[in-house]
Amino acid sequence: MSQTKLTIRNIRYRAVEVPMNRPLPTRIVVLETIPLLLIDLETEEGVTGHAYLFAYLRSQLGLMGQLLDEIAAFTKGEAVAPTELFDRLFKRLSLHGHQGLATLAISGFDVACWDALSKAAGMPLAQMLGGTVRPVRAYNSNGLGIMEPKAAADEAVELLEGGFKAMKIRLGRETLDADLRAIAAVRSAIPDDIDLMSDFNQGLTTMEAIRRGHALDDEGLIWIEEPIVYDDLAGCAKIAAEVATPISIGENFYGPLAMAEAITAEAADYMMPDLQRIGGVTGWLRAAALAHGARIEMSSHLFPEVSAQLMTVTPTAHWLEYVDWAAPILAEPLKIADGHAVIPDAAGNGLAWNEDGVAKYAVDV
Ligand code: SMN
Ligand code: MG
Repeated sequence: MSQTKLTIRNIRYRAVEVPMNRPLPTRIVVLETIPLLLIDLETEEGVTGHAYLFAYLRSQLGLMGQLLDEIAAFTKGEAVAPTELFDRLFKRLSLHGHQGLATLAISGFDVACWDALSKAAGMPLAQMLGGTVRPVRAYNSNGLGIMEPKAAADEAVELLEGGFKAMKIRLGRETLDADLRAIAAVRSAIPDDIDLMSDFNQGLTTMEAIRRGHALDDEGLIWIEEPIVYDDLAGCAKIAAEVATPISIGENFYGPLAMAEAITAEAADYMMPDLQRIGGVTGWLRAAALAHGARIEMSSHLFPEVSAQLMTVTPTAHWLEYVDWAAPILAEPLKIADGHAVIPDAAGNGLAWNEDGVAKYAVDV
C-alpha cells in the first residue's frame, strides 16, 4: 500500500556495541567493537524509517541521541520532507557549529526520512531517487589494519572471499620500509589483478606524506587516503600536487559545503564522503553533484547498505567501501556477489533490524 503523505510522529533510538569479525588497528586507533545508534523514525501513517549512526566512542551515542531528541521536538507533526528539513535543521543547530555530532544527528534523521519515503512509495531507495537496483562495485575494507606482513598476507587472502577485486590496506607503520614490506607481502599472497587502496588515517605530516607518497608511487596503489589531518586542505593540496598516486579524502567532510571547499582547494584527486558526515541522503546527493561538476570520481565511506543505493545515482561513482560491521544487528546483511554489493529489491534503504542481535548487543548510553 502506498501513502501519499507522511507525518513525523517520533524518533526512537537504541544503542548497541557489536564485536568486529576482525579488529582493525589503524595508525591512530585500534577498533575492536563498533558502537552503533539504531534510529527508528515513526510516522503517523505507520511507516517507520531506519538509519544507523556509527561512533568511535560509546559515549558519543548518548550525545547523538540527545541531538535526535532535539530534532524530534523540532520536527514532530511536520511532513517527512528531508530536503527541506535538512536546511532548516542546519540553521536550527548552527549555534552549535556545523561540524561534529550535530551533523551526524541530522544525517541519521535524513537517512531515516528517505527510508520512510521510499517505503511509502513501495520502492528501493535507489529507484526512488531515479536509479535502478543493480550491482555496485565494491572493495573489501574489512581488515588489513596495521599488522605484521605475514598476518596481512593471510588476511588479504581471506578478503578475496565474495569475489572482491579490490581491498584496502592501512598504512602508517613506524617506517616507510615496514609499510612497503606489508604491501609486498599482501601483493605476493593475492592474484595480480586485485587492486589495492591505502589509508594513512591522517597519521603523517605533510612533508612525511610527500616523502612516503613518492616511494609509494611505484606500488600501483589505486589511491592514498587521508595522508594528513583531514582539515589541512592546503597540506592535502600540496601532497596531491607532488605525489603521482591519486590522493583521496572526504570521510571527515561535515556537510556538502565542506566538500565544495576541498574541491576549490584542489585538496585531493578523489572524494569519498561518509553518509553520516556529509548529511545523509540529501547531503550525499548535493556532494555527488559537486563531484560531477568538478569531474572528480566519488567513492563511499562505511555505511555500505545505504551507500550502495546512492552510488547508483552518483554520476562519478567510483568504489563502494564494503565493511560488514553492522551485520550482527541487520535482518538482511548486505550481500556481496562477484565483488559487487547486491541492493535488495525491496522497498526502503535496505536496513531492517535483527531484533535478536539488537537485544544481544544492546548497551546503555
Ligand atoms: C576507517 C574508518 C572508520 C574506522 C576506522 C578506519 C578508515 C576507512 O578510515 O576509511 O575505512
Ligand atoms: Mg579512511
